[in-house]
Amino acid sequence: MKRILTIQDISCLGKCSITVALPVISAMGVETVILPTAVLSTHTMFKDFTVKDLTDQLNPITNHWKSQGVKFDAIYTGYLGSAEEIEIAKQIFKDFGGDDTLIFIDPVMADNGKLYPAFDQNYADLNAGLCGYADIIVPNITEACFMTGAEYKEEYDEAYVLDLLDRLSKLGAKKVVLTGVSLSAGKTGVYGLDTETGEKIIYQNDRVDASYHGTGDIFASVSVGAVMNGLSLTDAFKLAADYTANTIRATLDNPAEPWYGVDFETTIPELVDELRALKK
Ligand code: PXL
Repeated sequence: MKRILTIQDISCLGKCSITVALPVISAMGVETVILPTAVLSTHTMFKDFTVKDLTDQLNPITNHWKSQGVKFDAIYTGYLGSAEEIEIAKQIFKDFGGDDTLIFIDPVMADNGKLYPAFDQNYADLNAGLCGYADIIVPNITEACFMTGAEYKEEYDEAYVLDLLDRLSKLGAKKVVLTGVSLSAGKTGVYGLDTETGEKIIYQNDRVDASYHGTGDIFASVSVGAVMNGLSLTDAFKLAADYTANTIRATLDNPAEPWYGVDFETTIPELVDELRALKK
């Protein structure tokens, strides 16, 4: 069985970061080891959330793993809390990385043109440095702009996307994949570039007109889980994009109108079926 290490926060309530990565990647048949960067009462879109930073726990935990000879097939980072944690993540890549370990970075810090409450431009610059270690990065357009100094645009054309990919390539990641890219009305998806071969990875599906928290974490978790299952990047991102969109649709159908996260629990069986079909 493949084994992923995911480094991100635990938002106890909120359906994001580790509470998404653990069930989703596990359901895909991949062992999911967690390194929690912080424990929050909820994600940061709630008012008055509490935070317990766990930076001082990261080295003791990983030192123990080192002493046990633990190895990972992939390391997937999401929401990291601080500049210091970004530095520790780099060290973890060096200690546990190597040719057989995929480094997958979702530089979670911003959306819709704005940084999340806890972050500033310095944090974005440090994330840009972190991305240099990656095999695959999956920023949204806002994150790409904050990391590369590009202007954020709500309306754009393919030339704008290609310029962003070019700027992201200069950060040093091998495959740069923009998420939430809309190339025509009513569509959204991914637009990526393999910087080594020049090959493009493009997938568009129907846009669901709703925005929910944690959907980026679902997308990233499915993508890395799919790659660990041996899927091509094109199939992995298609599976992730379709699953995310279907899950948002399922959430909109819920009469209880959940607002803080999507009902991924109801769609996991479809994800597993779809993964099985793609593996054949
Ligand atoms: O879904 C990304 C995310 C993860 N973790 C925390 C967050 C957010 C987005 O706001 O607040 C704590």
